[in-house]
Amino acid sequence: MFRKVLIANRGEIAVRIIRACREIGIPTVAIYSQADANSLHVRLATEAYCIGPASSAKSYLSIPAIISAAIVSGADAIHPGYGFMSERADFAEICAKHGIKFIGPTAEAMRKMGDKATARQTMIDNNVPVTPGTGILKTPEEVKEFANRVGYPIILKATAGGGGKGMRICRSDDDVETNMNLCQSEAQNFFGNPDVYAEKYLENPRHIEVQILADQYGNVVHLGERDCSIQRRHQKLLEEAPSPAIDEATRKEMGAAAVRAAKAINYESAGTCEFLLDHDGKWYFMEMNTRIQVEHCVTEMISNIDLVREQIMIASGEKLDFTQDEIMLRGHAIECRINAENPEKDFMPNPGTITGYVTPGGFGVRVDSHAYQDYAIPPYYDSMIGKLICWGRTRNEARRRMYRALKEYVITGVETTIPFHQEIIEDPVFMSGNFNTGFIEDFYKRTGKDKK
Ligand code: MV4
Repeated sequence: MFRKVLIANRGEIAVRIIRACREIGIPTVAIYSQADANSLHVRLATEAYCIGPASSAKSYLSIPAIISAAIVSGADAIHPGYGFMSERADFAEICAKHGIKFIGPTAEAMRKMGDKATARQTMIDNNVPVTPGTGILKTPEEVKEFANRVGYPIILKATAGGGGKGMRICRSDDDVETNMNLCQSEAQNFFGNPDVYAEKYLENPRHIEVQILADQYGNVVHLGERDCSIQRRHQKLLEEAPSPAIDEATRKEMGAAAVRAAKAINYESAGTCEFLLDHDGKWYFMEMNTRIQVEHCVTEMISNIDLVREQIMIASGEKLDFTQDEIMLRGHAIECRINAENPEKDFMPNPGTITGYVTPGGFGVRVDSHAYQDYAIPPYYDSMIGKLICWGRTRNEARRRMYRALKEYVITGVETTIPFHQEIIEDPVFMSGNFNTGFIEDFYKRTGKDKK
């Protein structure tokens, strides 16, 4: 097992990883920016190093600063969490060069999934369904030819993109003329790679993702799916497991497809295959996230498997100690992301000092957060200050428990998404389980909130 693990992250996920390390018995190293000196992860870790100023580029994204802290502290492994260095193949390689184990997949596996056109081809080769689409296209004419074949709408995607960035929908030849150049130059500017490809566009699909775990010896299991359809501008707000739209037969097929995808690239660690589910029940692979995700907790709640612990065990060379048949998914879990944002003001970030803080508790309730009373939320990073996760034997029980826990959760001094979540949890369409990625837009229309 590792001597010491450095956590190259901040906020709730840094706290989450420190907790897993402490349970295994591994000392931890926190790194923090000058803006995060009072952050909870700094206090919870065995030791902590300030690695730079507030700017992420000069702290949590600075490879020399992170590697130096690892060397100085004697850490022999780095957990990147999500965001920041988590999907940086170059960083994983530099860790290896310094004899530090990157707790995650290999640089090679990250690169194979990081390029979306390559990932699509890998899926096609492994009999995983993908939307009708193309390889890299260079001209609007090539795109129009594809659209002619499959019909509009189509979507242009940056091959180096992902998570909803660098995408443009086209509903006509004219749109293609306008969007092709825009998409290519955005791709160049955001990702340093202008390559773009096209797919048939699915209107308002459900976003379903399958969690997998893979060890270094080719053992791969899936832990069922999460439904992440409740999003706003590609920011997930609420996630649940299992998906109300997936039956046992589909779960098995999607799970098997995700396992094939992982095996095809010799994947190791925790990973997630993202699928879109169309209105006719057909599903398609979209992309693979090669990191632990924010919403991993709903899977933990229904599987009773600590995914971060598994990541650490796998990275240290342990074999998975359970088989697919031994994984039992029980009950239902819902997660609400608690952001310091004002839903009344277009979810504007609302940093400031938390003047009062009381967390909910009780049976089936979990709070993952770095917040505490008098904590000053720095304005430099994302606005998520915690996650509230509730388990129930049924979806309705989890939902009612969530409503109760949201009512108990008191955060004063900053506006948060708590009141907004209360409305979603009680919404009849949400209650029905019959919704898709158009939910939030539709919710505003139905409730008349968009006219405020
Ligand atoms: C799509 C799509 C419709 N058709 N691809 C957004 C995130 C990225 N992983 C893929 N995304 C989409 N790709 C085709 N061919 C619609 C989306 C999409 C979406 C997907 C999941 C959750 C929310 C979404 C919101 C808008 C668009």
